[in-house]
Amino acid sequence: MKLSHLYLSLTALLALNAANAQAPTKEEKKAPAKAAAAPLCHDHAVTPKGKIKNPVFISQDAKKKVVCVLIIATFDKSNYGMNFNGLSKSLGGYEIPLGWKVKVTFKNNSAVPHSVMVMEEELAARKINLGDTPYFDGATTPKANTVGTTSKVEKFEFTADEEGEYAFACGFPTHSANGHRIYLKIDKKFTKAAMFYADIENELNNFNITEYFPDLFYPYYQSPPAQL
Ligand SMILES: [Cu+2]
Repeated sequence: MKLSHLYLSLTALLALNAANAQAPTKEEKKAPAKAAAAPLCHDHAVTPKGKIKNPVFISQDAKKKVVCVLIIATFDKSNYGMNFNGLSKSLGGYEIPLGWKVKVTFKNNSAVPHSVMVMEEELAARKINLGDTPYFDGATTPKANTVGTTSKVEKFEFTADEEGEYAFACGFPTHSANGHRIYLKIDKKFTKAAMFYADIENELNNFNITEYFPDLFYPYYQSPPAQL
């Protein structure tokens, strides 16, 4: 595609967007005002039994410095079920600003007992038995390394009062070292809490626009193939 064509397409697109952004129709005006946002940590979608509908893995109130995280063990079949929210081996997880309160709702989606506790990532990656003392006071489900949780929903909270690289790790012996953990980074540079996915980040960091749109860029950065 020539650049001039691209310019025209973009102009057309902008015009279209402008047209769509016109005043609301009568029907839109009649629609009742949106219901007030659900209160923070409102997790009615998560019940001990039954399906999980639209799980909200993260919600937050930056003014109050509170983040609510939902951690579901065996969310899918990845890593033989030893995953949280479909992530394992700390290839993704949470970023939380230093000093925030973290409210955790934990659910095990499997009949096999699992648990979750906050440990240093370096330990969580290699230790067979994580013991029963989480890194932050209170940052664990009950009896995380012996009994665990099957169908119950567990809740706990802690204050992220030290920077570092941690993991939400399954406390069952061998699980965390075998990948049943997700990353938790606490840093004073963060201004709000977020989830991240290492595979998507890698894709974005290594994104090469010339590979995705070779027709568009080929003529400008590479000489044509030699004529045989
Ligand atoms: Cu586990």
